[in-house]
Amino acid sequence: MTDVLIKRRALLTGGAGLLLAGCDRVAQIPAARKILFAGEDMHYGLQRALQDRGALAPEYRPDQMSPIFRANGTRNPDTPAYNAMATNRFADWRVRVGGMVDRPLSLSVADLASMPARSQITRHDCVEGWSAIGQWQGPMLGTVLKAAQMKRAARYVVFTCADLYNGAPYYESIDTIDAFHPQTILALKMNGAPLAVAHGAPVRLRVERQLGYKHAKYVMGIDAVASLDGIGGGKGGFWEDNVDYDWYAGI
Ligand SMILES: Nc1nc2c(c(=O)[nH]1)N[C@H]1C(S)=C(S)[C@@H](COP(=O)(O)O)O[C@H]1N2
Ligand SMILES: [Mo]
Repeated sequence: MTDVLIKRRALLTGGAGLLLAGCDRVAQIPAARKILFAGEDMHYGLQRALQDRGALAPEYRPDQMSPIFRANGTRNPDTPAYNAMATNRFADWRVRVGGMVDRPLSLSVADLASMPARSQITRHDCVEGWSAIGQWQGPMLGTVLKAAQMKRAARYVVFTCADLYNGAPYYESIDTIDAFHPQTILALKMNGAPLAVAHGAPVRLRVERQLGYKHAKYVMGIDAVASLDGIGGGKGGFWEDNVDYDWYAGI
C-alpha cells in the first residue's frame, strides 16, 4: 500500500480508525469492502490525473519514419470469412458499433473513410522490445462513438477482432478517456496507403498513449460497456487474460 493510497483511504473512510482494524478484518466488513473497492478505483483515477491522460504522444516528421515497420502477432487472420472479404477488397467489411449506445451502427470502410480523418506520425512501442515510427490515418474513435450516441454510463470500449487466438477472437479494451483522446483513431491507412493485411486491414485501432498490444488490428466490433466482467476472461484483452500483461499499458 502506498502512502498516497493510505492517506486517501483514510480520507474516504473518514478517519484512520477503520484502517487500524487491519486490512484483512476491514475487508470482511461489507461496507468497508465497498469503500476499499471504491478506493482502488480512485487510485486509478489519481494515477490518471497525475499522468495527464489528455497529453499528446510525440509526433514525428516524415523523414523520421522507419524504413521497415515490422508486423507482430497475427499477420493474417486467414479465416475463410476474412479471406473472402480480402479478396473483395473489404467492400463487405462492416464495423459494428454497439453495446451502450443509443444508435447502433454498422459502418463500411467507405463510411469510415467519409468521416473527417486525422493523420499522425507516431512511434509504436511493442512490449517485446521493438519500436517503429509510422504514419496512421483515419477517423477519430471519438467521432464514431459520438455518431453512435454512446451512453454516459459507458466506461470502456471493447474491440473485437477478426483473428482468432485459441479459437476466440482477439480482443482489447480501453477506457473512455483514451477512447476520446484526439490521437485515438480507427486507422484505415498506414504510410499513405490502405492498411496491409499484416498491419490490420482494413481497419485497426491506434491508441498512441499505450503499448502495441492495445492497438487492435482487424477491428470488426466496437462495444461500449460499463464493465469488463464477463467479456473474454474478464481482464480486458487477450494478453491481459492469457499472460499477465497490464490492462493499462500507458507510455
Ligand atoms: N487483432 C490483433 N491485434 C493486434 C495483435 C494481434 O495479434 N491481433 N497484436 C498486437 C501487438 S502485440 C502489436 S505489437 C501490434 C503490432 O502491430 P503491427 O503488426 O501493425 O506492427 O498489434 C497488436 N494488435
Ligand atoms: Mo506487441
